[in-house]
Amino acid sequence: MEQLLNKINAYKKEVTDFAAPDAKAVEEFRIKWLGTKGIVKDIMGEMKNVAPDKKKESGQLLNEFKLLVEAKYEGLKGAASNTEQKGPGIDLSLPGDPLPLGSRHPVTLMKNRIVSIFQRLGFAVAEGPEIEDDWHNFGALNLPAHHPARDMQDTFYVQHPPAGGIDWVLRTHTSSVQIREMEKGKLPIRMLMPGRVYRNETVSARSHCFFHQVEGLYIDENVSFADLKQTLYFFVKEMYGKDVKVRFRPSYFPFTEPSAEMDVTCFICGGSGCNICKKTGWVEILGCGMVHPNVLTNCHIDPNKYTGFAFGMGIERPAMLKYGVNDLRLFSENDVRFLKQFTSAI
Ligand code: 2U9
Repeated sequence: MEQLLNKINAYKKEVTDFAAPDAKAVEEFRIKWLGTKGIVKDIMGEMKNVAPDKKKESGQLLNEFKLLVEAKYEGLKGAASNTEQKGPGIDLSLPGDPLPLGSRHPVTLMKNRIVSIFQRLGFAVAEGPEIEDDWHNFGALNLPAHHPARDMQDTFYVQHPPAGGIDWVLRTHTSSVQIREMEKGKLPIRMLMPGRVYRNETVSARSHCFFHQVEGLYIDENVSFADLKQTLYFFVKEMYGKDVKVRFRPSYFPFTEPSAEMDVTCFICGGSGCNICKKTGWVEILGCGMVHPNVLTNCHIDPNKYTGFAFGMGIERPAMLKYGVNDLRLFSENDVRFLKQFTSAI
């Protein structure tokens, strides 16, 4: 018994002190101590030489020793698998693969330029659906049934319902978004509505069945035509430079009264006459006017208390002039060779 005890203590120390540098050493440990011809099995065999009155005590000691060896083996195994390298190593010092970077679309660049100028005057941006019902696209805007603008030649009808149902159209202007804002009943409104609009036109270098526009709307008490002019003067000077001159021509839109179109001196030839201004020295850039009282009433706004102005401009035409693009179709073909030429901060 004394002899067995000494042996176990010596083995315990050897097992406890053992360190395995790698997985191979761990396996050697297992074979040496826990294998079929290993030390644990061997020492268990010595039980038969122990005196009967000492068997219980010796059995406990041997069992404890076996558990110690097994626990040590599990510990060594776990540590070895953690440090083991799985698959080929990654060289973190290598430079990364460059990611191809896209660029903004020229129509987006022009839209952002326009929007950022009006944002400085306190205009917020609103968006709305591209498929509209008849009321928001036409009716509320003082375009009654049978108005020529509703003609199928100009408008894409999505669905012609049975009599009495709703006519769904692809919006022909973003004015429908303004109607939705006015219907919310929160005044004053100082908002900008950029977006894509649809017209039933043959696709060519100069016209397309969809294009983009920015419309603006300002409604409050005492808003006057003078406010409209000052706002648009500010826009033009920021957009086309301080030397540009402006003129208003009377015009007609069903949703504004009075209405006007605004021209600027040709920013291509400076007024001396070129193809862009058709030798007139002037380029038309937007339409505008005071919101028609019928439109206010349609949106439950009292026209005796509130007045407002609105304006609208296309985005493609100024983008074509600024970037020297001579074919509208290039904007929607998504040819990367075309698109990657445009860079800007906004
Ligand atoms: C509401 C009331 C009035 C928006 C306006 C124009 C004049 C205009 C065209 C310019 C070129 C559209 O992109 S384009 O084809 N727009 O001339 N737009 S006044 O008037 C509104 C809008 C909303 C509630």
